[in-house]
Amino acid sequence: MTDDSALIIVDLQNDFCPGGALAVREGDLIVPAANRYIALFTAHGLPVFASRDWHPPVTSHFKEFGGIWPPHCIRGTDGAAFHPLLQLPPDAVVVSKGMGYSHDDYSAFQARDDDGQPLPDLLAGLGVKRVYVCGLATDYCVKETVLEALRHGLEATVLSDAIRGVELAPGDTHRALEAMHDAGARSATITELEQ
Ligand code: VGL
Repeated sequence: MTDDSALIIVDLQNDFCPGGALAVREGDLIVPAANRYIALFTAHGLPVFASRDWHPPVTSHFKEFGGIWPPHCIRGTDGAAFHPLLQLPPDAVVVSKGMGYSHDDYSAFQARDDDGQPLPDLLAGLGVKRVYVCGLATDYCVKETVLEALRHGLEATVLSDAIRGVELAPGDTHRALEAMHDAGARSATITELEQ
C-alpha cells in the first residue's frame, strides 16, 4: 500500500449475508477480514469507502419488474443496513448506488455520497491511484467495481480473503476472478498487506 491507496468495501449488507433476501453463501464470514483491512488502512491514515445497494422498492433490477433478482437492499430497511459486526470508522465514506428505477449499478464507481458526489470524483479529489477491493459479491459488484477501477486508469487489487460470490451459475466466482486478473487486477491477502 502506498499513500495514494484507498480501501473499497463493496455491499457488505445484511441482505447479501445468510438470512438475507439475496444471501451469498458464507457472505458473513468475510466480516472479520474486512475489519482487519479497515484497521490496517485506518492505521496508515488511508481512506475507507463502503458502497451499498440502496434500491427503491420498485426497480427494473428486481424480478417482479423485469430484472433477475429478488427484492433486496431496499433503502432504509434492515436488509440494506451494513452487517452489524462491520466496524466502519466514523470517517468512512458511505456511497450509495442502484437508486434509480432502471439502475442496476453493480459497480461502486456508480455510487454517490450523501452530497451526490460520485465515487470516481471522491477518489480523484483525494489523489487515489490504487484501490483495494473486498466485499460482496465477487461475481457481480466486486467484479464490476474492479473492472471499472481499471477502466478509470487506477491500479486495482482484489482482496481474495474477503470476498464471496453469488454463483448464480456454478463457476461464476472463478470466472469473475479470471476476468479481473485478465483485465490487469492483482490479488492480495491480509497477511501480504500486513507485512
Ligand atoms: C449484487 C446481485 C444483485 C452485488 C447486487 O452486490 O454483488 N449482486 N445486486
